[in-house]
Amino acid sequence: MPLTIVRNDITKMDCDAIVNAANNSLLGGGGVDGAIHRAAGPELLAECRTLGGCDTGRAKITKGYRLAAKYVIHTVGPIWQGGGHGERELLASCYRESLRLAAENGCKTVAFPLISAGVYGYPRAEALRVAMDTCSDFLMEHDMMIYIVVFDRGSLLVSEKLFADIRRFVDDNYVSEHTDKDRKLRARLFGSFAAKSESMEGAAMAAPMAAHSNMAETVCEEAALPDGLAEAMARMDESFSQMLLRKIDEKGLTDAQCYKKANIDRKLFSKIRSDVNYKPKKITVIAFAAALELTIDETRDMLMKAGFALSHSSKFDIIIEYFISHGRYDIIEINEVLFEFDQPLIGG
Ligand code: AR6
Repeated sequence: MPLTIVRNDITKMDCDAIVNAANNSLLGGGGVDGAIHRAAGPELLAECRTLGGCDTGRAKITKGYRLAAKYVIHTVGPIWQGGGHGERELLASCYRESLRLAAENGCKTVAFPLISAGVYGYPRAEALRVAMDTCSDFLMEHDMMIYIVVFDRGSLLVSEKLFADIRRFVDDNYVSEHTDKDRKLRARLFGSFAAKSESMEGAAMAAPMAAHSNMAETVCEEAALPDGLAEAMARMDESFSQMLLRKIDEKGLTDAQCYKKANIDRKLFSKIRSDVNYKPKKITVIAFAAALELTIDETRDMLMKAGFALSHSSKFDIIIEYFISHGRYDIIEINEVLFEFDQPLIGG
């Protein structure tokens, strides 16, 4: 996955370069700047003294000294003044300039903190969006692995409205599905006893349910066929790889447009292309489904070809269903939400 969000302390990232959210003097400070200087040792400050500072939106590179990273790229983000003072463009420039320096120095893996999102006051959701958009634009033209490193659990990384909508969607589907399924199962397994014992949740019911786990699975299989299954069966001879290539043609995309939009690495795409029976991961199938803007039925069909389904007993699946069924295919946005809900990100 060329672009991903991780939760970590950036000084622990084992990358070719880590990026520092510095100030114009480049002589150290608090926040991530302080942490990087402490971990790299005093030699870093000595080299920074030779650089003559740095303008806002620009970047300079030094060695990494005691860090695992070979280089530190120092960039200076804008101070948030309400958004009307060119903050967005300056912040995007920090990412672009840092990535340009990283590429010039042969870096293949780079980790960024959320520049300006601490002391400099840039709202976190917007700072993350600028980071993701600018890095994904860069990846359209370059091969690199970019990590956006989020340190603390604080205010939301996605807009409050989107978060609330998805929270509601997850709660509605996750809870009701489980409650209904449990009720049906209990009724079938224990007949009138279970029906009369609706209030007997927990320990008393858990033991017999566990003892009959095979039976429970059999009962689950009787559930209604997922949408699109009949159509999928009519095309049983088409593999995942073949369906993917067919859909790319139908949508009028080039291979590169598709795998870049899907946040899939070129090498992985080549493997899928050359192996008609390639068995992808679920996160890869979903990334392609989003990049190809498939309907929810087509998504289920593509998943089925790879041996997967979307279920209501997984938060990850429900979040994916939310986005696809609402026609929201922005992979960056989907990944921001998955990250917020502690779920795996999509891509390859
Ligand atoms: N690893 C990853 N992210 C971190 C870490 C860490 N170890 N520590 C903090 N963050 P900030 P700015 C996050 O304030 O807003 C300095 O004093 C933090 O949670 O470090 O660009 C400089 O010298 C936040 O999301 O940088 C400047 O004077 C993000 O890193 C000024 O702060 C950036 O927070 C720059 O302010």
